[in-house]
Formats: sequence, structure tokens, C-alpha cells
Amino acid sequence: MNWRNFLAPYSQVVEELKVKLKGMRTQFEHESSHSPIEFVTGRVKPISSVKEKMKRKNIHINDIETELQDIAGVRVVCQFVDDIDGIVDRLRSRNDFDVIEERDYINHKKESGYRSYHLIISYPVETIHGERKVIAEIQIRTLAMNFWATNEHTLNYKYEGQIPEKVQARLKRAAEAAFKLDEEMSKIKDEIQDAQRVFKTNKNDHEK
Ligand code: 0O2
Repeated sequence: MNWRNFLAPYSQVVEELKVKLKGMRTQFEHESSHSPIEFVTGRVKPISSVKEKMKRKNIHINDIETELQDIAGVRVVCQFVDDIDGIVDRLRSRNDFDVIEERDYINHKKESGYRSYHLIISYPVETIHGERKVIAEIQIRTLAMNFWATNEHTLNYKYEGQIPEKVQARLKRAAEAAFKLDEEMSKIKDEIQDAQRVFKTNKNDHEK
């Protein structure tokens, strides 16, 4: 298996999706005072992680293109929980890719405490051999969900997937605290957005 050649279209997909999703963010910023998108990141799964996941999920090399759906991954991070639905709707209605699966880990959190909304998409990418449909994953989550997931991911790495029970219990409590924070922030969303509007107007006045 030539991994570099295999992963090349996935890198292209990640780069294209990052440009498009960052473009959405810029457009929101121009057209309204509040952008539901805080930031966008993306990565191609490292070869070592691809191999580890193939082993863990017992995926045959011939099936990785369909079975390993997060080789190309982009993440959209929002300020508020209610922003997520709007972003998901906009992504569903786009014509440049097809959503083939949705995983709602917000209303159905994972056992670990993980929350996020995942869209699995089929993205047409132009290669020198013609068009190819590549599967990619878009994760949409709040800043609080992202904070939790990033820390949990680091601990998983540290403990090689075997986080001690005591730490797991703390993580579950932290996940609930993060969710509570999202709920509380939602309640004062209008006030926060008013303040952001004033801040933006003042900033624009200064720049004139
Ligand atoms: P990385 O390093 O981000 O690439 P599974 O891997 O079995 O949990 P599955 O069926 O492949 O899940 O797909 P799913 O549920 O859409 O999850 C894929 C990705 O979602 C993961 O990729 C993580 O990025 C994220 N994710 C899912 N569950 C958790 C969790 O409990 N904690 C954290 N921090 N992230 C999670 P990878 O390959 O695990 O990791």
C-alpha cells in the first residue's frame, strides 16, 4: 500500500472543505453581527491512526475507503449549542457534497461523555485521473464540547485508550459541567450577542 498516494485526495478534500467552511464564517461576519462559526480546523488522519483503527475495528484494506469514514476530518466550532442546528441545516442543503449519514452525539452522548454532531459526507474531488468521491467527516460542536473532547483525547492518548476508572468518572462529570455551561450560556445568548454587536460597531467606528 502506497499510503502517500492513498492519502493525497483526502488532503485535498480537507483543504477544500476548510476553505469553504471558513468562507461561510467570513460571509456570516460580513452579513450579520454574529457568526455562528467560531473557528474551523481540519486534519488528515495520520497513517499510524489509520492502521490502529483498521485493527481495532477489524477493517480490511479493501474496505477502508467506505468503512473508515474519518480519514478526512474537518471540525466546525460554534459559540452556542443552538448555532449547531443552523450550521447542520446549511451543510445539508449544499450542492457541492452529499450528506450520507448523521450521528447526533449531542442528544445521544457517547458513553465517555463525548458530545458533538457528526455529518458523514461524500465529497467529489477532482484528481488528475478524473472525479473521485471521497468520504469525509464534519464534526460540529460548541467551544465547551471542544474543550472537553480535546482534553479527553489527550488523556486517551496518554493512557493508550485505557483511561483509569477514577479519571473516567471525573471526565464524565466534566462533560456534564460543560453541557451545563452550554445551557447557561444559551440562556444569556441574546445579552452576549447585544454586547458583541456594540463591540463590533465601536470597533468599526474606530477604524473609520
Ligand atoms: P482522531 O484522533 O480524532 O482521528 P469510534 O472511533 O469507534 O469512536 P467511529 O464509529 O469511527 O467512532 O465514528 P465516530 O463516532 O463518528 O467518531 C469518529 C471521531 O469522533 C473520532 O475519531 C474522534 O475525533 C471523535 N470521537 C468519537 N468519540 C469520541 C470520544 O469519546 N472522545 C473524543 N475525544 N472524541 C471522540 P478518532 O479516530 O477516535 O480520533
